[in-house]
Amino acid sequence: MLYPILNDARALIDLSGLWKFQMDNGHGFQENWMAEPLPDPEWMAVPASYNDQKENVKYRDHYGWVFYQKEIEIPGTMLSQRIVLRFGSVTQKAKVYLNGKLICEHVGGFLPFEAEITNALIKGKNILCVAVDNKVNHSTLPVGKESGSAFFGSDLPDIESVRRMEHKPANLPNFDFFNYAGIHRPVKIYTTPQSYIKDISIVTDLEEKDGIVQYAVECTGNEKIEIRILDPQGQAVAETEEKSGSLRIPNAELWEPGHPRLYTADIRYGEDHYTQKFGIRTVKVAGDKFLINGKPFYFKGFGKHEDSAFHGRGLDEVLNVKDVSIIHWLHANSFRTSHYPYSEEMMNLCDEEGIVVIDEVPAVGLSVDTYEKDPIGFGKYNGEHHKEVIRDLIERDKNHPCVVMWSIANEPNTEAQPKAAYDYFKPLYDLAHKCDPQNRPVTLVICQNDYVKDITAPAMDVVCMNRYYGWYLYGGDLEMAKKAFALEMEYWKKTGKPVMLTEYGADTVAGLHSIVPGMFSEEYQMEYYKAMNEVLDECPFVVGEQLWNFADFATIQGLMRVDGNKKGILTRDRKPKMAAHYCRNRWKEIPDFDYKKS
Ligand code: E8X
Repeated sequence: MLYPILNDARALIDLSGLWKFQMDNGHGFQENWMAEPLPDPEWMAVPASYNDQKENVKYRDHYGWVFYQKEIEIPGTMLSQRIVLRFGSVTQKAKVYLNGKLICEHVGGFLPFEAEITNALIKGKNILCVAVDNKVNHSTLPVGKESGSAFFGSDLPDIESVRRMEHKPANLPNFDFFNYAGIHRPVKIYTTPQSYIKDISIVTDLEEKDGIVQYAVECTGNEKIEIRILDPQGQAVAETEEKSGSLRIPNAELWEPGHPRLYTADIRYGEDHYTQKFGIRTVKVAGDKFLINGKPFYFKGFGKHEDSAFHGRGLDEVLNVKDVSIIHWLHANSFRTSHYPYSEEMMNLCDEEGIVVIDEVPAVGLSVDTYEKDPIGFGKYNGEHHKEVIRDLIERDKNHPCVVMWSIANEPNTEAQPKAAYDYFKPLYDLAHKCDPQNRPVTLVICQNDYVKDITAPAMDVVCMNRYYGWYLYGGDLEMAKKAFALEMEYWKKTGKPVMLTEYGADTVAGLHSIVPGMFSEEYQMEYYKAMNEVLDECPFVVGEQLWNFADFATIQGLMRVDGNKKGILTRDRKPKMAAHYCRNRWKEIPDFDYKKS
């Protein structure tokens, strides 16, 4: 799906700002709130989560539908074109109405969707209404509880359901990040000519010093096409009048981490015009190495979250720029979009700034649920929706040079019933490969588990694992932690696959210090990373270290969480803990390429 742009052929209107907002009273749909002005509205900013914008638990913990409304009027000059309404993301589910008429529905909180509204618009004022539902359950991704307890929360079940007061329907995510909701990314209206460019796919390769650019442009109608490839300085270096084909760029400037050179495909098609940036680079797994442009790459970085004060999970471009700037300051080169696709704006920025991204679908919470009677019944999850998010993510992000690998899940239970897990994930792995024109590596991130039983992780292109020796296991005992971790690495070495750590960390309260490092102190977090990194440095097959987490973040309340998850090496407001300085010094000495000699 193309990112909406403004140019001489396409208009673009951003509907960010204040919207009217009202939480469902249980009768919103029957009372036709979609068609009439909301009965008792208040103001809410878009894009952002609604949860933290106001001082009341009813906003923070709201569970169910809310309604957003905005009056819109389209300039007459735009009416001769196709008019499209596009949402960057609405979490978790959306029904969109124009003047009371349902124009589209979308399930899943982290990917864009759009609908043509040319014929649904009326002259003058139109009522745009977006109904948003934040409920999570076994059919959604991320996964929520149908009922009962929260693994990360304090909502322990039963004792006869606490003597029959029963649990009120609560927001029970089976994942460790706050279930922020609302219109999280920009709502835009854009136009195209009647015959238009629908999609573009670009795959690049290298031959000696030349870049090979294979491209395919999907269009409606039958117009003449003209494509020019512009180099990073804006000079045309190739031209064609074919909708698909292959072009050679002599002496190509490559896209590389830390050195991101971007080319542009400038496409004119009849009256339409679209410009698509891309990078010339290759990505490949060979033996136990992860190659970018044919050279062994080493991932230095973290799992992150889209999370900040007031905005919740809403797009915040200031925060994106700040975070990328801190990533450079840390001498890091990569992150994983744990645990859902991040904004298109962040992906664009990573292309521009040369940050390497592991792009993850929102498949988190599949069966780490220890209280469930049937912890591994993969049948109870919505495999069709899982396929849909893989398809849609790759469709959205396929042209980004920053994306070097797809992650199809975080911490599913792959070991309780190994065969069932394999049967569920292997087709998803194949699907990801099939959907990606660039055929990038595909992985799934495994949890601290009984690893010898796992047959799914070794079937991936890279073994990605989250490990907490020294925290959830052997917490406080770094010597034992190191030994257990080293022992496990012996096992993975034998698979012959590249291995990387996609999470490891320790909750750390900023400002808490201890001379003899104790859990939760800044010293402990630093010593913990030193200990784990010592093991990693001994393993030539380890292709990366992504710690958990870039910054402290909000999550469900519970006994294990003091005002959120504190595993950040930065606080939530981006102040460094001691470990951030340690990582910065370490990563300064680790080159992007050829770190591991073997
Ligand atoms: C944690 C992380 C969590 O925030 C992340 O979303 C997924 C978790 C560790 C699971 N991985 O708790 O901070 C560890 C299970 C250990 C037995």
